[in-house]
Amino acid sequence: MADFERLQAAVEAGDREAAVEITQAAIDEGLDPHAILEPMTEAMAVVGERFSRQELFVPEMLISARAMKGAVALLEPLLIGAGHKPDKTAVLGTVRGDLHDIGKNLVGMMLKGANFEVIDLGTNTTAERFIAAAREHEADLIGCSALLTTTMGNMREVIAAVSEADDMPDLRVIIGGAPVTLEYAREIGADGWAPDAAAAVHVATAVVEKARGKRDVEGVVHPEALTTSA
Ligand code: B1M
Repeated sequence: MADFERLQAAVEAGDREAAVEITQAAIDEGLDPHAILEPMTEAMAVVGERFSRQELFVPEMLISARAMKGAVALLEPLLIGAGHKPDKTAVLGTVRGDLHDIGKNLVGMMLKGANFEVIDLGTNTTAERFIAAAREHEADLIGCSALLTTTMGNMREVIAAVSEADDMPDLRVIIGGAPVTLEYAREIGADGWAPDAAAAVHVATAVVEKARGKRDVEGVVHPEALTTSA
């Protein structure tokens, strides 16, 4: 049986080989990929807490991130699923100044699974790059991720650039990442906010459907708003 405690410990310790091996065993057992992600996400929270307490440093955070990324690569086809037929396009990136990409990558995988074509711009993405890619790919949606309190402010630049781009009136912006709250999304005028990758899929879909006139949700779209107005 897949050992999730060992999986969490492997990611915490940055043991990529063990993380990959346990993940593969869990996949072979037919376990839900979202359940397999949980111990790894928990491990990253623990790593973050230890970093805050100065019990470990940037290199250790980095090797834990590599271990998780190695294991997540195995889960990607399962998270995307079969029969992927894109009918919506999202441009996704981590904002300027920010190099964290694990959460953003998970959002991208799950959006693909929900029939989005995903143009992933990677990390450290300027507002200009978001806008240029949205224009090139005729995107419905921009998704911005930020993990640092010092970079979440750069989401404002993206929202300002979208407002100024009058050739893309139906383009919408959703935001997320550990320090980003619904209140913040309201403050900066985002169209949607989600606390995790699974919720991001529902919010992204609702925001695009709202722009296409197929759904009626008031204000900033967030997961609780959807439970009352689907
Ligand atoms: Co960084 N780091 N880091 N780091 N790092 C945090 C974020 C931190 C909270 C750790 C801590 O102090 N406790 C802290 C930020 C503090 C703050 O701003 N308040 C921090 C810091 C300080 C730093 C540096 C400044 C450290 C330094 O150099 N002194 C530096 C900054 C570099 C930079 O970006 N310019 C830095 C560097 C790094 C590494 C490169 C070593 C590495 C990242 C590697 C990588 O991503 N490729 C790293 C890591 C691994 C972390 C922690 C430990 C883990 C992040 C992670 O991957 N979590 C993190 C601690 C923590 O978050 N508790 C920490 C797992 C992932 C699945 O969750 O990304 O939250 P998350 O994504 C979730 C949701 O947030 C949401 O869905 C995801 C899945 O459910 N979500 C969205 C994310 N994006 C979304 C977008 C959406 C919707 C939902 O819509 C578009």
